Amino acid sequence: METHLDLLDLEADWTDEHKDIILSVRRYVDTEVMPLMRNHQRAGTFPQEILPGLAKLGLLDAIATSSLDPTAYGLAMRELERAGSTIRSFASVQGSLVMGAIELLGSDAQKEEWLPPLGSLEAIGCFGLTEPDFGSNPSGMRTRAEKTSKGFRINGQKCWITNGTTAKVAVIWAKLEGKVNGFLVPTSVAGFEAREIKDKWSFRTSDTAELFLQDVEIPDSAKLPKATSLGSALKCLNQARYGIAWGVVGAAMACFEETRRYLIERPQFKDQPLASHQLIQNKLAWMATEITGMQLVSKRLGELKTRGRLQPQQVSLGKMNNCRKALEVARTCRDLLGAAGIHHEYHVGRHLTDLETVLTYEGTEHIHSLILGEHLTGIPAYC
Ligand code: TGC
Ligand code: FAD
Repeated sequence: METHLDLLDLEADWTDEHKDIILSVRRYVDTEVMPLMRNHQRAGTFPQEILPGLAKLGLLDAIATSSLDPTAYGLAMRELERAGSTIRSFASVQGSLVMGAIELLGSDAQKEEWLPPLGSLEAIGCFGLTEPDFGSNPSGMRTRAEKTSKGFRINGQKCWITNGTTAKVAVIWAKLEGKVNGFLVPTSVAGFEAREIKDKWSFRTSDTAELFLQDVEIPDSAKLPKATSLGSALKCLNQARYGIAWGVVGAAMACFEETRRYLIERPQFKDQPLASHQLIQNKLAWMATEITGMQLVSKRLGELKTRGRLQPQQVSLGKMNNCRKALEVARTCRDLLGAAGIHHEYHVGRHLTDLETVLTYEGTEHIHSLILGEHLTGIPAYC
């Protein structure tokens, strides 16, 4: 399938399940998502029209319940992110962070109430961990839950929350008696407000919001029973970060393929295609090599996850390395497209600006290098 980018014949290792998922997600992306992206990028809106098709793929239930083989899940993320990081992000938040949190940390009643509408996309969810003053260090969060006679009262603020204005349910992380706990907050409840963050030059096709919770009252049954520390939130992030390591391979591939086509078609100097110049071929070779390296890292993470051996620092390596490399590939492609590279006609510029967000969220490059640093030295160096 990846005729130009499968330099190490990885495709030969994919099972029939993997091939089927690549084909079905790619078909969906090509026919239902890509035709909409330019206009939504200009308008700064999330393409709601793509949701029925995404629901039909049946991916979200499979992601949340881990019934999908980890490599198949990764390949699905890769194919979704060919369309854009915002599309993969929507699926990551809904499947891994919201449904995943309910599946991993929720009660049977919470699973019954929320998983079916979230899986079919009748309900959208969001995951509220970050606060204005606590991004990389969520353990300092100020959002508080206090016990009441009927349940809990929550006060606080969250920011940069994906799917925030469209969500019907928010997974809210708040301190209860000094410890981080998780709560399922229906967004229609009194005292809850979501405000769209406008004027973004990255993630324009994503719904990003600030959440305000003022004396929000929820019943006892809304507390996630198994979410009793920051570690619970980080467990959900492991799954989403794994998906990002795979997803950004798709963004890099999309940039490479669009640029390669352009370079072969565009004549310059004595009517020769740009692709005939040595400097250009050097950059194509460098990018194909980096993308191959990213694929190998993701594939190995998938193998470890399948065997139940995947460790958080290995996920950090994949998230950090692949985001950095994808961004470098996108930047190189932008350069090789010349002036055309800054125009909406090409998708490279959108991938480039969106990858800046992906480098930052779910743990910045520094944070993942610090996680690896702690693993390598035994010395935590966050402070
Ligand atoms: P620390 O003391 O190291 O850990 C607290 C507890 O958590 C455990 N733990 C983990 N458990 C599972 N998986 C992991 N990856 C874990 N990392 C740590 C740890 O063992 C400990 O357990 P226990 O039993 O001792 O309590 O915590 P710390 O406060 O020192 O923080 C460590 C640090 C900096 C690595 C962590 O805070 C971190 O990862 N910060 C980055 C914040 C972040 O990633 N935020 C993401 C917000 S969500 C988002 O961005 C969604 S984007 C939308 C989209 O994906 O599209
Ligand atoms: P800061 O933590 O202030 O970091 C700023 C800079 O300082 C970075 O370069 C960082 O690496 C560096 N830095 C921080 N600490 C250290 C240190 N100890 N040593 C060295 N360098 C350090 N969050 C959610 O909870 N849910 C979501 O759905 C969500 N979606 C998002 C969508 C978008 C579009 C964006 C941009 C963000 C989203 N986030 C979400 C928030 C995201 O997780 C945070 O932005 C991220 O964790 C970084 O936090 P911060 O922005 O506060 O940066």
